[in-house]
Order: sequence, then C-alpha cells, then structure tokens
Amino acid sequence: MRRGSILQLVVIGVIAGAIAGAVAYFVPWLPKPATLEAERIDWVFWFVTVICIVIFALVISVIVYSVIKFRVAPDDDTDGPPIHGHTGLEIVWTAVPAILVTAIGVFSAIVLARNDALGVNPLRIDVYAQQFAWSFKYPESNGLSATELRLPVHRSIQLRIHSKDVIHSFWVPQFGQKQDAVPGQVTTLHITPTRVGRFPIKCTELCGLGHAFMRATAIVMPAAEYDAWAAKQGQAQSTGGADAGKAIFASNGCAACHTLKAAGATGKVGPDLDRLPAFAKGPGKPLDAFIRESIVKPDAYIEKGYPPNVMPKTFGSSLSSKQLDALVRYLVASTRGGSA
Ligand code: HEC
Ligand SMILES: [Cu+2]
Repeated sequence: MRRGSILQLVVIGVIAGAIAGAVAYFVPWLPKPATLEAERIDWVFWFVTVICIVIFALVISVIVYSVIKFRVAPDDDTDGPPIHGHTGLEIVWTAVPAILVTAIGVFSAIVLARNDALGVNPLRIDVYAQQFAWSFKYPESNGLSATELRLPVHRSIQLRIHSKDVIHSFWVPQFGQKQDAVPGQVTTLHITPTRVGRFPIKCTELCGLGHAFMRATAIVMPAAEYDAWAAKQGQAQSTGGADAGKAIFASNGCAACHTLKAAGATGKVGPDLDRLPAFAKGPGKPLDAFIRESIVKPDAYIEKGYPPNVMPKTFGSSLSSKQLDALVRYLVASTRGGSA
C-alpha cells in the first residue's frame, strides 16, 4: 500500500474518531455520579466507549476510503475480481475482538465485586415498595420510619429492598444502579454516597396505574447531621409520647397532602385533618378507630370529594404498631383540641 493511501486512511479515521469522541464526551448521557459505585460503573462505560470509538474509526476509515477509491465507473458492468480469504487478516479480526471482549468482562467483574463489597460498619436501611409509594425504615435508629430516604455521605450503606405487592424496581439515576423489589424476597443494593444533595428515587418497573407517580427523594447529608437527625427522630418516634406522633406525621409525608394546624401542615390533596371529628361521623365510627382505619386501609372509606388510590397504602406495613398507636393518639389529641 502506498504511503499516501495510508495517510488518507489515518486522516479519515482520526476525523471519525474525533466526532464520535465529542458526541460521547460533550453530550451529558449520564447524570453526574453521587456514589462510589456509580463512579466505578462510569469507568466501565468509558472503557467500553473508548474501545467502541477506536473500532468505529477503523471501520469508517476503511468504508469511506473504499467508497471513494474503488468506486466503479457508471458504465462498468464487469464482475469484481474473485477473492479468496486472507488467513492473516482473519486471525487478527478474530483474536483482537476476543481479547477486547475478555478485557471488558474482566474489568466489569472487578467493578461488580468491589461494588458489592460492604465497607466497615455498614449502615443497613430497609426499603419498602408498594403500589405506589416508597417508605424507609432504619432498624439501627429504633425502627425509625420515613418516606424520604436520608443517608449519611461517605458511609457504606446496604439497602434491603422489600415489596409488599408486585415487582417494583428501586432506581436513583445518580447512584448508577437499579435493583428489583420482589415480593417474598429481600434484594440488596450497596451504595457509598460521595456528595451531599437531593436525588430522585424512581420506580423503574411498570407496576400499575400509579407507576409514574411512584417517586420519593433521597437526601444525602453530612455524617454528623445525619446522626443528629436519626438520633432525634428515632428517639422521638419510639417514645410513644406526644412528640412521637408529631415526628411520625412529619417524617412520613402526611403534611404534603393534609392540612393539620398542630403540625403546621397545609397540604390540600387530602381532607383537612383538623376536621376529622366531623368526618368520623360519616361512617359513624369512634374517632380513634376511624383514624386508624383511614391510615392502614385508606380505601375502606373514601371522604366525599377526594380521590381514592391517592393516599399511600403502605403505612399499615411501614409503621410499627407502636408508631401507629402514637400517630393515632397524636391526631386524636390535636384534632379534639382544635374542634372542641
Ligand atoms: C399522596 C397524598 C397523601 C399522603 C402522603 C397521605 N394522605 Fe391521607 N389521604 C389522602 C387522600 C386523597 C385522602 C382522601 C381519600 C381517602 O379517604 O382515602 C386521605 C385520607 C386520610 C384520612 C381519612 C380522612 C377522611 O375524612 O376520610 C386520614 C385520617 C389520613 N388521610 C391521614 C394521613 C396520615 C396520618 C398520613 C401520613 C402518615 C397521610 N394521610 C398521608 C392523601 C394522602
Ligand atoms: Cu412500582
């Protein structure tokens, strides 16, 4: 082959590689990682991407060069010369991909093994998925329950994922991994958050009509702040006193949908809870029994003018019976006071 032809091949290849490289690098295909595990996964992506770009450049240069160089004249109807295989070339194009694919496999296996390895003193948190809401329980903080996932930064965390009904999937794009929530089985996901911030939690397995709304928020906090929060909330929720109900109300998202003066809540999606004593007359139940049923089985009685299937059905399982007692007591006390 002439030196001029090789130079042309190289120039075409470099241009194709530069364009593909720019598309890979400058388009924000993936969110900025927020865990060590996501950073490692990003390295795997880059390793594979670079290999692909090199091969792409090689193929494009040969194609473009051939299309230009070996183009037949419009009136040329003759057959091309008969060509037999080229053993050397065949060995190369079999061996090189075999090596590359093996390298990708080894790289991925190393990343998987390291990502799954729990660090020292891992924090274990239970994640509950249920049509169509997430809830979280912190066994190390007195069974503290919440509807936002608070996490300390730079700590090895094992999420134990449960489903109460159908298959869901836990996904925080910035954490880089998805994990199915399978009924009757506990799946795990290991993460080590690397930066403080708020990240969306999405269900990424079509699980029914409300699937698109099955969202929650992960909040990565400085370690000291997390410890303070967990200690305070865990303590408050487990005392069973007046503060317990208030703390449970605050950390389980009730305020987003309900108005309750005592809690400073102004949500408008569901009924105004300050009017619970009047609402209880609807089904004709004692106030505490009515409140308990409304929380555990929201669809047992639907308040007129409010939508069914909106209030999460998870509280019956995500709150311990002690927490539920405290919450009911709190609502009874604060609404009786307000309406008397
Ligand atoms: C996503 C919005 C949402 C959240 C979060 C939510 N609720 Fe509700 N809630 C509703 C809606 C809508 C209704 C009315 C439909 C019904 O009766 O099920 C309702 C009904 C109720 C009722 C019965 C009121 C009545 O008059 O029938 C109670 C009590 C209640 N919620 C308490 C709570 C508590 C306590 C929490 C937090 C642990 C909570 N809710 C969280 C939306 C929500
Ligand atoms: Cu789901």
